[in-house]
Amino acid sequence: MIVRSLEDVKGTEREISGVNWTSRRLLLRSDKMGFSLHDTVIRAGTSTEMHYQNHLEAVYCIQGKGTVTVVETGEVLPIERGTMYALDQNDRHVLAAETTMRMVCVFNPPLTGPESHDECGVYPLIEEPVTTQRDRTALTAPRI
Ligand code: 9YT
Repeated sequence: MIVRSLEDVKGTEREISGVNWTSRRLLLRSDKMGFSLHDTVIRAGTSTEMHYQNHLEAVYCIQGKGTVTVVETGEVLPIERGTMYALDQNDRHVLAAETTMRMVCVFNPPLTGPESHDECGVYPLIEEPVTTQRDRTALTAPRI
């Protein structure tokens, strides 16, 4: 079982910030769960265009309020505490935070750790093999 708190993650390499957000990545691909799980804070008054072409993302708002706009249709959806949106069509979208928003985000495939948006709001798909602690131990442990 994996037990990890937000405090464990803050200030480590699992904490990644964009201009408008900070993402604390509680689970990553190396945890081998098949998804990554993030606690993300979006700064109040900001607007961020994103387009996860390589990942599906579900976002559950647990604090604050704002809107998400589907770029293709122009539809504007209110998001507040208790609302979830899932980008099941890899939808290009704009998240506007009226107040500070706190989101629980799940990515499939899982992020590996350092991903941040490129100029198009995309996260790259990183495909190096996962090395686990068990693998590292196997490589370094003396043979007996
Ligand atoms: C809500 C949102 O997508 N914010 C950008 C950060 C991303 N969710 C992440 O890496 O946690």
